[in-house]
Amino acid sequence: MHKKRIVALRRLKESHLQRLREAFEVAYFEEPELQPEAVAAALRQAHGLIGGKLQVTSAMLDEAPALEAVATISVGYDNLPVAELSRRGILLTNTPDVLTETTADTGFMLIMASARRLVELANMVREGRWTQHVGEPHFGHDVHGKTLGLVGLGRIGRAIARRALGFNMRVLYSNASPKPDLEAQWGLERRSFEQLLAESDFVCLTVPLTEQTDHLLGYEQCQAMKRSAFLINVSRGRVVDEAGLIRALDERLIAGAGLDVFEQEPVAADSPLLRMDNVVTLPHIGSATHETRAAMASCAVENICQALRGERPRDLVNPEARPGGFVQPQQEQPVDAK
Ligand code: 8YV
Repeated sequence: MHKKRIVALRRLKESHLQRLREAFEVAYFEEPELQPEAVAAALRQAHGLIGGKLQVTSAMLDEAPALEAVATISVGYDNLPVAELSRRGILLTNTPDVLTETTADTGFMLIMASARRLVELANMVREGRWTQHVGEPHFGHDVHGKTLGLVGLGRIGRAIARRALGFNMRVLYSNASPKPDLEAQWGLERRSFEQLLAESDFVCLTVPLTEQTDHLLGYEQCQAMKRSAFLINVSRGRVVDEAGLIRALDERLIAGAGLDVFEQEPVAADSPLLRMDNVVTLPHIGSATHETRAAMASCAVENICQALRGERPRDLVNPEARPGGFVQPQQEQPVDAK
């Protein structure tokens, strides 16, 4: 039987490629931007596409008539045309769960780093400017005992909440649906978005980017925050109206920000955000650890294998793409007991 064909994009480990090659004919492009024509040619034959930072357009799909499944190595899929994929019967899978704790670590790290001025003061030491004992001009702010406002209470929001409770913080959340179980068990308190902005010492964005969350927070929302508050963003850059945030930071409407994501990535070298001492900027490393990136790739490999076997993949984003349903997973043959 002929193997199905897949296109794999961007730095997969040898073990993942090997697993893919056992099941499929694999066209692998480590740096697809350097070989756009070869990628396009491979896609014309492909049944599956797997990789990180995937850019998929209608025009591309027109040229990939055999495509059955796309497995993104990310939890977010705002860069992918979900409705278009569904319309064409193409399954989309993502990699939730495996990156939750690591991304929550990044969020909490940004809370700590912003409040304690970690980057600014570490740079002072590195650059030989630590010439006398630090005094009030270098003091930061406590994190423990403060109020954290989580905008969105999905998996990552909940994992940040758990960390915050360990720091004896009060945790507010705004979310489309109430979470009475977490209110009862953990003491989380639901607020409207506006009320959360007004009460929080740290406003942390964990919502996915959708039409509703595009530019959710800008200048006006910063005006509603405490002057002593910090904004933390580990979701997507476009959830923040960056020009509005920059203006608010310039006017000291808020105390600072911790940003892992930007409207444009990589962020422009001349962005005013990079010159602000009270802004901690990271290069989108929410999930970027050896362990978690390997787990994400394994998860995507498993998803594409399931999808191309006709089974329902574990992390299916668009079940509507396959109204006819899925085949039952193949049972492992029991090993005879000796
Ligand atoms: C990805 C992310 O690794 O999963 C996501 O949605 O933002 C990151 O963890 C990054 O987008 C590369 O694919």
